[in-house]
Amino acid sequence: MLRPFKATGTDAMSSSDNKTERTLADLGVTQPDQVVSLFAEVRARFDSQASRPLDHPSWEILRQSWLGRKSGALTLITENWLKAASPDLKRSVGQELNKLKAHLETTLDERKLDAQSLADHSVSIRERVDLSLPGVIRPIGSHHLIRQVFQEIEDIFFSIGFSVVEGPEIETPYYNFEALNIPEFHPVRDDMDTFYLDLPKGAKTPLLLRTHTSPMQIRTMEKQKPPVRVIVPGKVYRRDNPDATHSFAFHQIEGLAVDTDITFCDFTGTIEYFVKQFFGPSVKTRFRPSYFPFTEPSVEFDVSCPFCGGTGTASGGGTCAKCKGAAWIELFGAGMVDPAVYGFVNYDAKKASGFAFGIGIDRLAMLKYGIDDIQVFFQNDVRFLRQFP
Ligand code: FA5
Repeated sequence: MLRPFKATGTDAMSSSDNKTERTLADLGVTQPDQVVSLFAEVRARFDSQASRPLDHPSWEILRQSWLGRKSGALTLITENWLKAASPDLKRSVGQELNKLKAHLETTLDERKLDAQSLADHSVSIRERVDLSLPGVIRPIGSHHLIRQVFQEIEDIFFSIGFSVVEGPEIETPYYNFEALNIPEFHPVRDDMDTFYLDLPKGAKTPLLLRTHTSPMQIRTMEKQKPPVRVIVPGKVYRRDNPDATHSFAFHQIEGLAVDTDITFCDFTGTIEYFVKQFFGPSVKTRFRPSYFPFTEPSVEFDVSCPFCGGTGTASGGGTCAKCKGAAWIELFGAGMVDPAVYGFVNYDAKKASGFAFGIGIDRLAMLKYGIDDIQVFFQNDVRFLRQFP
């Protein structure tokens, strides 16, 4: 590799051997041919210095030592040789000086370009990409467990002809309550207290964060005539105090199937299919009567405890901690769509029939994966998240 010339002292780049500091008379030059050979000597010395590899700083030193205004060789020659020359020599000194000047300038310009390409070359070596080096491995995350459970449930319902729709998290009281047959002073509203948005004075309708995914029952039926078969995954909000099983923001999947001839048997068959797909074929299911203003009849759906095999006794003896000895675990609320709801969406209540369900995803995930505190879903502790790659 070329090693750029570095000046190590004044003499390294010196343009003179002191002759330029003396007059021609001092040097004993009296004839024009002596002038020519003296300039040839100077030019040879310059050529030898300029032929070395130069980087930009050493090129600048070389330029200064030859063309520098105060003490460059050309200035000294002008002062000491030309100005002090006898009239006989003045002409030839002037001619030789002009030739030397032209030569210095041309050569220095050329060498400047060389110095630049030397610099470019070393930059390109420094910055060259070594393709054989191992790349930077960026850690790739994975889906949150809640998203994974959503996906699992969606796949099960896809397989039996349901499709997914999504809806707004900011709702009007009409969709969240009234159209679901929950009028303003209905006691059910106490269980679903929520967050209301601050709106500018005079706003027509209050807005709230939806307390369940059920408003999408209404929005879907408004848009679509039967047959309807949808599930609605999403986030919901309630003014519940946080504890091991409650969060102020959590997740639900709504299900809605409406047609002209859907029976309670279709309903139970669908739910049982889902539960067995999700927890495994050995779990048993049961209904208990319940109440929701928008379903009639309404049920709570229970599953035999998958941890103790529905015995209520832990494998090592003693009471099963998950079902607390009950052998059953409550899963979610559901029911046949209340005919009153059809009135809000212009369906013919005499012809339409269907069922709906609302599954709390966080609690379902806790049940399936043995998680005992709902808060871990929202804390984003990677030690927890990495357990569900
Ligand atoms: C409802 O929200 C009804 N919309 C469900 C429904 C849909 C019934 C369609 C009939 C037809 P509920 O208030 O019970 O129902 O809530 C449903 C599920 O959400 C509960 O079973 C529970 O798993 C979950 N859940 C309720 N509150 C919380 C909370 N604060 N934190 C976490 N999960 C909750």
